Amino acid sequence: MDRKVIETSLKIIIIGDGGTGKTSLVNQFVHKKFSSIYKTTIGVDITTYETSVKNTAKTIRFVIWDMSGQTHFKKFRTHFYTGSSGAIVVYDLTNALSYRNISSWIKECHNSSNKAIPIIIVGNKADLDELQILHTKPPVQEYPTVITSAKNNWNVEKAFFSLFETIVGQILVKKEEQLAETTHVSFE
Ligand SMILES: Nc1nc2c(ncn2[C@@H]2O[C@H](COP(=O)(O)OP(=O)(O)OP(=O)(O)O)[C@@H](O)[C@H]2O)c(=O)[nH]1
Ligand SMILES: [Mg+2]
Repeated sequence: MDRKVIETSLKIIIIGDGGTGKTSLVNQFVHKKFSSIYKTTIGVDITTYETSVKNTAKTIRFVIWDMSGQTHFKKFRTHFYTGSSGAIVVYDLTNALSYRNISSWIKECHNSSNKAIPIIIVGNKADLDELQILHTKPPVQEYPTVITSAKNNWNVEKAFFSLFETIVGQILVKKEEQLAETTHVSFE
């Protein structure tokens, strides 16, 4: 008998310039796969990921909205933010423009979401040697930054789980559940 109970479904959005590795990060995280062929996302790709909260019977379904970073999708994209619980903003460690554009992605996220949501910044492609100077300084100081390689599966889980933990931690505190006494929530 399947005793898994989906406690809640939470929407996560992944944004950032085209080609920074948003789709690759999701594919590595969910399917443990990487492809070096670049196939740009048309509109949005939606993937689900279920995980259980440690020491509880609760399973949470994260619905990951992997948005296209291409500028011509901007008009459609603003509608996709509705109802999201958290965002990952991705830049490419070898692409200075994608790093500078982080603040406009954060602005778009704030303007298009119906509430303030936790954000983490991901600097991806750490396996490449070109221009790695970029990862010495986080682009926006207020948000946690994780350096990843979707190719080598380096820190990919850390990036997703740090966002998941922040979101679920906030929800538990809000609900004033028993678990709210735990300052740190983690997943199995
Ligand atoms: N070396 C290296 N290449 C990567 C990494 N992540 C992604 N790539 C490559 O970068 C290219 C773009 O990756 P995508 O994941 O499609 O980028 P995206 O951000 O989803 O792009 P859009 O859908 O156009 O917004 C592909 O050729 C990937 O193989 C990485 O960590 N290291
Ligand atoms: Mg994509």
